[in-house]
Amino acid sequence: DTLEESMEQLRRGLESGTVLIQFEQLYRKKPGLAVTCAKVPQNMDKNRYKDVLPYDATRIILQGDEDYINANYVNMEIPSVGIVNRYIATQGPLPHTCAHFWQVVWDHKLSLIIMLTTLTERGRTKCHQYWPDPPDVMEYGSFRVRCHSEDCTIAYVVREMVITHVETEQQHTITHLQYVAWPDHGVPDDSMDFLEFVTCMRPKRVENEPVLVHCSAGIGRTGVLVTMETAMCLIERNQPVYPLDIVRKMRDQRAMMVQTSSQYKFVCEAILRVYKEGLVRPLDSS
Ligand code: PTR
Ligand code: PTR
Repeated sequence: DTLEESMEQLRRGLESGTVLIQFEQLYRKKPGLAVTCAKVPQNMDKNRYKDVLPYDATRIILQGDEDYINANYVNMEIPSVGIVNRYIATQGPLPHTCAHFWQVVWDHKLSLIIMLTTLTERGRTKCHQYWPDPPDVMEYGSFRVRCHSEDCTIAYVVREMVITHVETEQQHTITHLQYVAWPDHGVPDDSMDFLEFVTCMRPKRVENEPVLVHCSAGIGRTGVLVTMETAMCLIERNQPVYPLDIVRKMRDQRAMMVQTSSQYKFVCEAILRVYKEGLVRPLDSS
């Protein structure tokens, strides 16, 4: 199929409702993949939600004795172009897992963190504030973190941070992008705000380096963002877009990615919008 045909299929499927039926029928966890490390007694309290656990096969293994964090590698291949968008999808850190979180950032020398939740929603804690307010410095395990700047737009906040490995005094710079207009289990208030956020994020990606993405559980909103970026990449390369295949590929690496039907519908409609309004254009092949 061509890109155009796949978009026509998606449009009709949304109209008739088959797109959502297929989504609801898709497995939430890939059958046969084990989740054992997450459940050993010393790790259980490192999970924010006891029903959202990482597969052993794709989990991030920390260097050192305490090697567990609720996080998975999610690699999204763009077929026939040889591009792989790499992600590390994780939960919003807990007070006692912030050091593990920064360990992941350090071990992978990550340059970009995408946060898709606020710290509290409707009076409930969704994520611990794992960074200091500017200009303060905080220590997390072996690391010292400083936030240099914080700039707000209506829908998101951009922060620049520096992480220092205390023992060696080596440093690394990180951009932190936080989307603040998206309740969990829900969808963004406005797809244009969200699309602008994804568009702002994409040029900050460093080739071949994973982008760390988290929300509260690290499945619902995180899954929508990865779906959207994957679709934009396909549209640019004039490749057909099949959102259900994208969700399946994600769920083979982290369970339950894209949590609700309304999130799936939202991202499918946003993909159609991107295509129709030419927000992302096929790259010139000449
Ligand atoms: N959902 C259960 C709870 O909330 O207590 C626990 C649970 C967690 C059950 C993970 C199953 C889980 O995954 P798997 O079926 O892959 O072992
Ligand atoms: N057990 C929690 C619940 O269903 O409420 C797990 C959960 C929490 C799942 C938040 C998804 C959530 O959304 P997100 O992944 O977007 O933070």
